[in-house]
Amino acid sequence: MRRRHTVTRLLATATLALPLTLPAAPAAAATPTTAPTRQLTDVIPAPTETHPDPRGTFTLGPLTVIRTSPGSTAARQVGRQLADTLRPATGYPLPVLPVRSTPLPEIALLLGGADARVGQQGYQLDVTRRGVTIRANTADGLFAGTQTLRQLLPAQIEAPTRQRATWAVPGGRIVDVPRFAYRGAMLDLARHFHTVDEIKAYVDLISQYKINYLHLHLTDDQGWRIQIDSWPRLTTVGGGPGTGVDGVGPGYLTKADYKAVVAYAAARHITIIPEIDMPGHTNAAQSTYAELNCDKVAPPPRTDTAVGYSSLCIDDELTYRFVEDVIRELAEMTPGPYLHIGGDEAHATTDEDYRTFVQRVLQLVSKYGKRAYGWNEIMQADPPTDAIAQYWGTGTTNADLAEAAARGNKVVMSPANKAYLDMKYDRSTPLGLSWAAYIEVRDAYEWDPAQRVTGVGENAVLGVEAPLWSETLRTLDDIEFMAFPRLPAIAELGWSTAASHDWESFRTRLGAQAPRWRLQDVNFYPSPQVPWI
Ligand code: TNX
Repeated sequence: MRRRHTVTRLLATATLALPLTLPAAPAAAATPTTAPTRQLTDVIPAPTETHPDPRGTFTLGPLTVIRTSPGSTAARQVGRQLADTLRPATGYPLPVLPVRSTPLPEIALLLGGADARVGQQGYQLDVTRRGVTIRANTADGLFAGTQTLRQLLPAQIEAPTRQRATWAVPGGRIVDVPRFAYRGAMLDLARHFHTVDEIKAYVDLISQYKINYLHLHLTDDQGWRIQIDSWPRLTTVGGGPGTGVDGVGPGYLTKADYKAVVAYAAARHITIIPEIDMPGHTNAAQSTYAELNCDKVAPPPRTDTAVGYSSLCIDDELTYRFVEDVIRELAEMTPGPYLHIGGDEAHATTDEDYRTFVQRVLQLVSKYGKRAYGWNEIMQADPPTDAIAQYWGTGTTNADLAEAAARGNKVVMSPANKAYLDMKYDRSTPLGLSWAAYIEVRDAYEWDPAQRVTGVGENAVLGVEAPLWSETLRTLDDIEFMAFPRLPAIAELGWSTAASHDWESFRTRLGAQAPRWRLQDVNFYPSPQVPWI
């Protein structure tokens, strides 16, 4: 990870070692009436309901404790993470206490007792002079509430230096519940590998905006990036030296790396979805193992960005042994419910072969206890209704998708001309592609996931996802430049009500995120459409 994370860690640890020597309270912290610099509505994604109470300002001080539901390790874990976030900037000890009550000013994280509407992912946040109370039915909901609280505090909370600030939180109540259960981001590790530390840094950034799924595109024509013990050369050769666009490999996740990413994401309430792209986008595997080709001749490795030329051998039983081995090993190391089987741009596979192949692979996914997920093309194979389609098209009609939605399949919306973070902002953007569109911030924000494709309405939409393909992206700085500020736009489409959708409000709230990103060292694109602070 980059320097900023190490520094944050060190400071958090150093602060932890000091619980007995309370730092002197900044003068302002003793004055709870100080007006907060922020309002309850200054949050991305926009909360469902806010009820400000100007008399209720709470000011975080040296005596504040974080109190969590007694007996809940999950709530305590969220409390510890909140403490880790708040200690470096404030210098306050913020002990985490699983007790019923305390006489001290508190941030309470409580399971149960929330507004009936909060469901499995939402929360209720109350701010009074005495403290902050976040109530939810799940630890996911509590975590979401703490991300809101973080944005309600001054931006200096993001800096590991102890800048003087009045840590005031605006008074009142928020009741917040997501419009869609699925809010995703995707990283492409195949075209350019991204390291464990880079993935973790991205997890940190996206979890602030209540993204709850991270899809990892692990294999493609240019590289294979996940260890599979029964086919060991996939990584040593397929992910080895010279792999990736322009041959900048090597790189792959060992099983231990993958599990570390899964655990790190889970601690930030993000579920990892692994993707093995097939029957096309398979040249890395087929150039490594000659037997995966119909003619048993291995094609050369590819480091260019062409698509649609590779296909597994559909009539060969060995293909299904390979696929089953991969799915079995992947299912074993993946606690989340979904396995993504790709299925896009299989131009080198006939339509009939494609259906045959996808139907067999779908059965393998359920054999190993997982739910299948694929690019929208898999709907051509009339999968069972528990399979999920990820729509990446640029148009507003798709007959296969509408039919699948009518049968009951759920759809994740990732229209390439709106949600693809690898598209350039405009002609002058130095990174990215432009085949689907130029996507400025307003374009990324101004669409409705439930009105995008005819016949795929609110009930058929599971959520949204912002994919980031990495043909042109190598470093974490590159990733950040394309994801910020568009990722928060997609996050808001996934979380906030359709009625709250408002570009003027969004651009103002987005502009106010800039001080946080500067302190977090995020390399964001300073779009001229946004009034940056
Ligand atoms: C299309 S969208 C692809 C990817 C490319 C991407 C670049 C989709 C499912 N396939 O193979 O990386 O465009 O924008």
